[in-house]
Amino acid sequence: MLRLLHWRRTPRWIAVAIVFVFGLSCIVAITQLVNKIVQLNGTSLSSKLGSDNVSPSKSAGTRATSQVYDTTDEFVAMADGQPQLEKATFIMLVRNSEVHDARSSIRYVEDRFNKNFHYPWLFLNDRPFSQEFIRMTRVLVSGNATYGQIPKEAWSMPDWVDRQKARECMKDMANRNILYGGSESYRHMCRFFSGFFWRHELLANYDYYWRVEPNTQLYCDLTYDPFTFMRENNKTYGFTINLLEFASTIESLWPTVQNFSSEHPEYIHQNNSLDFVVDDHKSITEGSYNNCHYWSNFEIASLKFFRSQPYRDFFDALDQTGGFYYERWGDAPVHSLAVSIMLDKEEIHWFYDIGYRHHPFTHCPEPREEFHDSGKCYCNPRQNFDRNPYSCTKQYQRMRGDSGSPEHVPRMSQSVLRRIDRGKNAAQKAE
Ligand SMILES: Nc1nc2c(ncn2[C@@H]2O[C@H](COP(=O)(O)OP(=O)(O)O)[C@@H](O)[C@H]2O)c(=O)[nH]1
Ligand SMILES: *[C@@H]1O[C@H](CO)[C@@H](O)[C@H](O)[C@H]1NC(C)=O
Ligand SMILES: *[C@@H]1O[C@H](CO)[C@@H](O)[C@H](O)[C@H]1NC(C)=O
Ligand SMILES: *[C@@H]1O[C@H](CO)[C@@H](O)[C@H](O)[C@H]1NC(C)=O
Ligand SMILES: *[C@@H]1O[C@H](CO)[C@@H](O)[C@H](O)[C@H]1NC(C)=O
Ligand SMILES: [Mg+2]
Repeated sequence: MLRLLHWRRTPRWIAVAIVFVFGLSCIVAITQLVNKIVQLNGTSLSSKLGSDNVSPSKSAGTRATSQVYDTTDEFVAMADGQPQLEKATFIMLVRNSEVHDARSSIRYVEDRFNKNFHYPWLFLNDRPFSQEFIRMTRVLVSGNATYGQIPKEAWSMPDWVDRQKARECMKDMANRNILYGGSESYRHMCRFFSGFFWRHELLANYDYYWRVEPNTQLYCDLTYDPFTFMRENNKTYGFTINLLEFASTIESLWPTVQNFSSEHPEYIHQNNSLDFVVDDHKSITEGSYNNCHYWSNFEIASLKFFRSQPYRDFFDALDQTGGFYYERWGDAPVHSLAVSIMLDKEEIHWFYDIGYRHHPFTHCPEPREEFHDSGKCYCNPRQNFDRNPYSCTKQYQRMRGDSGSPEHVPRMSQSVLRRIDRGKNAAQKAE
């Protein structure tokens, strides 16, 4: 540096620099020319030289700092560059007042996934959406946006619930500082997600949904279609985070499920995942609930399952007891118990590769090479909730029979992989 600062005193430097710069420019120009010729023959010289990510920049002759990296690798176009959409939609239950949190979640989902696919969004609300909410959300979505209102019967206490008793229970749970213990609307919300969203007329034409909540984050590029993945692999229920429920909100939920199971033994799947929700390999009648559940603020799942007779009967049995109001049963343990006893364990899928945050927990995929060195994710693996004592990853792995680390990365089906390859080839051809 010092010598360069004094270059005026040493004119020889100028000559050296000019020769150097001129020489370098010539080399770059010749390389580019050769490259063009070779590309016409179908291969690239720079890739043969092992530097295919670096294009020589315009100023390469004078400064070697501005390298251009090709980041198109990750883009996945489906056949003919047009994604073949599944019968699937995003759904977001949201209040008008949460418009900014909704916009944030939409932005994440669009940027990480949907800008390449354009799946539709369905917004649901117990009240009419405001014009402002509609205006401010529809501009962010790359698919169609639909705004629906929830019918009254799907958002209120059923007749058979004793109003007086429910009010007393809420007061008691509020006094015990149970989260949302005193909230009636929260209970409507949990009952809605347990028994009603899948009946909404605006979902009638869909087979799969992806539930998105306001103020959630996605941290990894999703370069394949998770709905296609679900369909091709016969998956019914997908999650990213699992954890323990507050026992005080579901005191009689398990006994109710036990009763349902003995009344409907035909609904209990031979190859179920009971080991996720019951410890020590005990049966439904012998065991007790360990409070493990899939965190339902993120779900990619089949609507057909929820619409099926077994699930309808399951929900009705629960709803008859009034437990959604006398206690504060969450839709997460309700969904989790249903899928754990009524589905083949193979139908449940951990979207390990989807980095996700809903306050206060983050799932961040850990393998460095695949998720971080590749540039796919930007979350901090140290904040991964899977290793937290409140996570149920241990129970999940026990159920799966996987030994070792939680690096159980989903395997893509061959046909999904083929599609990704096709997309790559198409993108290369288009260049
Ligand atoms: N429209 C509407 N949405 C609600 C209401 N209560 C909760 N939600 C939605 O239901 C979801 C869960 O509620 P949230 O407050 O996030 O609960 P938490 O995630 O369990 O803390 C979110 O998508 C909320 O926007 C309500 O009274 N009206
Ligand atoms: C969006 O809505 C229009 C009009 O209903 C429909 O023709 C189109 O197929 C929809 N697009 C998607 C991606 O759902
Ligand atoms: C999915 O289920 C269908 C019908 O039962 C079966 O033919 C197919 O092989 C299954 N696919 C996978 C990947 O398990
Ligand atoms: C389970 O069934 C038994 C017998 O019908 C009944 O006495 C009990 O109250 C039921 N428990 C729950 C939690 O529904
Ligand atoms: C039960 O699930 C396991 C995987 O967890 C699978 O290997 C096996 O084929 C399934 N058995 C039946 C009978 O479906
Ligand atoms: Mg939430």
